[in-house]
Order: sequence, then structure tokens, then C-alpha cells
Amino acid sequence: MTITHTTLRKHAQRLHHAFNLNGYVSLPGFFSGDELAALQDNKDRLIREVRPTMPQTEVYYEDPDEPASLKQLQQIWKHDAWFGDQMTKGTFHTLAEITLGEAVRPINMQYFNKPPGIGQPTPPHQDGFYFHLTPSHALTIWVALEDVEPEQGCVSYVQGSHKHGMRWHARTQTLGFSQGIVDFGTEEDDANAMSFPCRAGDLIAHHALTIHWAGGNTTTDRSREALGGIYYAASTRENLKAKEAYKAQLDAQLALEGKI
Ligand SMILES: O=C(O)CCC(=O)C(=O)O
Repeated sequence: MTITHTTLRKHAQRLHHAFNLNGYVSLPGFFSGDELAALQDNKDRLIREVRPTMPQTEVYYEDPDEPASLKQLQQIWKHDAWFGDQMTKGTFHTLAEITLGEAVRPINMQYFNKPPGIGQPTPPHQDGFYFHLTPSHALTIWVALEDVEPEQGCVSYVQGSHKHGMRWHARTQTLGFSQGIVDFGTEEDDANAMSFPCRAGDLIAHHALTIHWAGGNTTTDRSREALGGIYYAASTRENLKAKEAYKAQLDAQLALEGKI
């Protein structure tokens, strides 16, 4: 059964505690039955009808000349009312308030895919590096839209890494995940790595400082579709100048490289 606002509130204390301890929560079967089917149908409609109307800078392909290589759609909650409701009124919002322990601001909802054979790995990173927040207190939600086995590129976390601050990041060649942790792979990273193969409808969610990554899609016939949601804790302050400067620089660089 799909998880409701009431169920989340009933278990709020336990969820908040697990999130603080581990830097993530894993909620298998968050969506099931009709609600999962609605999510998948609306994702198909989004790609078919809304994608062509979206700005180029919010639509990423593995290969810009190949429409079937779609890998990311940004800000879908602003481009589509159904996803807008999911973001602002759905259970994601309640989960964000519970885990972060305060009111939240919805920031982004994204569609993620790793097309078969060409879907690139997601480098190890901390989302807070992109957010420019003080303090770095935010939540990223990730929902599998189909079954995801390790060979399709499932997400992994370093358990407890949210307690150890921001690591040094540098530019990677991965479109949509342009920054990676430079010294990733320490003994502590390896000892605390947790991998999350998922069934369709499973949800995982992590703190802005939790180190995470995903493999590439090495299959020849399976996609790896997921939905992401980002919420900032209401008490945080955003350094908008730093964020805009970063985005303008990245967009210019990606355009020069012919990636967007
Ligand atoms: O879907 C993926 O490969 C990774 C997603 C991710 O890193 C994120 O949502 O922060």
C-alpha cells in the first residue's frame, strides 16, 4: 500500500531519528498500485508532451543528437501542474519536513534516466556542494520509477557521511553531475558504503551532506528511470550570487562543449 501522510506522521519520530543517525532513509514500497501507475503515466506524458516545451538548459541528453538518450529533465514541478502538486502537496513534502525537522522550501523536482548501454555513472558527490546553503541542511528524495538492479546503476550512500562536513569537489565530465569528490574511496568511505537496488515505487532520501553516487547502466535493454525531489530547510540561507555564478559558468561551458 502506498505510504500516506498519516503513516508518515505516525512514524515521524523514528524517521527523523534514522535520518539523523544515518544521513538517509530507505522506504521500500513508498508508491504502489494505482499511485505508482499514476506516477509512471504522468512521467510518460511529461516526456511526450512537456519536454518539447522546456528550455534547452533544463533538458539533458547523453547524446544531444539522439532524442532516445534523454537523461535528465530539470524543474519539472514548475513545468507541469501534476508534478507541481506532488512537490508541494504530496507525501514528499511531509517526508522532507519530518526528516529535516522543520518547515521546508520545495526547490527542484527532476526526472533522471540512464539509457541502456550509454547511461554514465553518477560521480560520488554531496548535493550541498551545488546548493550553496548555510547551514547545509536539505533533503534529496529519489524514487525508482522501475525496478533498478546494480547493473542499471543503482544509488549508493556512505552511511553517516553527513556528519563529517563537506569534502573537496572538482569538475567531472558527467552532464548533470558536474562535480565529484576528489579523494573519494577512503577506508571509511568503503567501510560504510550502502547500495540500494530498488523495486519500482521504492523511495530513498538523503541529507545534503551525505556522500552518494550511482553506477552506469551497463545493460543493453533496460533504462533506469527515477524521480528526484529537493527541499531546503526553511531556516537555511542561500548564497544566490555564488549559485548564479556557478550556473552561468557551467551553462556556458556545457554549451561550448556542445552538451546542451
Ligand atoms: O540518479 C542518480 O544517478 C543519482 C541521483 C543523485 O545523485 C541525486 O539526486 O542527488
